[in-house]
Amino acid sequence: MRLILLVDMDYFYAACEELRNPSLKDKPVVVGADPKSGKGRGVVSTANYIARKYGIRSGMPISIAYKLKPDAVYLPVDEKYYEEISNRIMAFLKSFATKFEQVSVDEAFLDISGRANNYDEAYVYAKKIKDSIASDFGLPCSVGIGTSKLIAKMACEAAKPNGIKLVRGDEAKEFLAPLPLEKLYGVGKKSAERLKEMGFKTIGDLASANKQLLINEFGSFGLEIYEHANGIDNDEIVESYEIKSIGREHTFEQDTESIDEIAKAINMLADEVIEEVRRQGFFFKIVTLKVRNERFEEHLHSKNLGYYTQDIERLKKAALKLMEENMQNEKVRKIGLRVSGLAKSSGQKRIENYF
Ligand code: DCP
Ligand code: MG
Ligand code: MG
Repeated sequence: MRLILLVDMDYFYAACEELRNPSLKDKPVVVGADPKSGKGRGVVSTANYIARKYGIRSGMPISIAYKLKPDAVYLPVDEKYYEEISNRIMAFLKSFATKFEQVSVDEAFLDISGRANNYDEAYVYAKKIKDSIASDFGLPCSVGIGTSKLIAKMACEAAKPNGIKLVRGDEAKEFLAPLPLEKLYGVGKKSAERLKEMGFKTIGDLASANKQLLINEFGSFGLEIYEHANGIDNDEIVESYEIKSIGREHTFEQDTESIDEIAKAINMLADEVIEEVRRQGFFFKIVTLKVRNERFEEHLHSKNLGYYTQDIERLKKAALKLMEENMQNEKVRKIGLRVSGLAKSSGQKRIENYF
């Protein structure tokens, strides 16, 4: 049996702001674009739970947040500061896991099989992690525990804020059934809309759907939805890539689902990556595409070419193929391209010790 945790920080950006200014703790705090007395453009990045009581949410236009609570504390986004804290938390979390996958700036999957041998031990272990984050970093988080990434992620949602939720393997289906469609991990706004048009309301409806119907409508994604709704998820934890790699990232000015625009960005990143690869005199074998969607979730897609190269066309082809194979019906916020499995000559064995 696998035991997987999903640790997600509570109201992360706003919690980081409270950390450096504790007087904010009892006030509604909104981090995001400048509200400019209600005329501001741009959106809310996040809000603390006091501000959420007034209906303020991530992704909401800042002008609407201002209408809901004009006297909240509005702060600009200081990504560099949050990333610094995030890096330290991630390194800390990693030490608790046999396998570790960072999913976004404030959340990660930990495979703790071997560190905990049953549900009770897993709960105690999760509590230890949660308490350590609170005492070492002064920040609240929530933890979901399950036998798959899917269940861990959805249990964490249910645990929020500041909680731990364990869902046993045989409780998974029952746990999912009453939840609304759009809560199902991997289902974006667009797919949720289509599923509603098809007459589905809850995850339980999907679980008892005709599998073939979903496959006809959505292809392999349809099968995934069906399995997820039934609590089936064999997805492995993908270890985050390490520094032994060369990569570049691009954030779109506006979230986009235009394949042309994304392909253009990938081509541009490939040029930059190859320039650096050549400058450092490397050949690479593994190509990884990182996609951050509009909900700030990050997914890594890798391809092992099977040979060492520093050829620009091969990199572009591999990266574009990864894009085609993995694009969901979702807007993309940021894209990253990275090469690893580096060697100093194309005939050489992989050399890990260059960094
Ligand atoms: N974020 C953002 N815009 C969004 C969603 C998220 O800028 N539309 C940023 C700010 C969040 C951080 O990413 O603090 C983490 O996102 P989460 O979805 O985990 O949300 P929070 O941590 O803010 O709140 P929660 O307690 O619900 O996890
Ligand atoms: Mg969070
Ligand atoms: Mg998160």
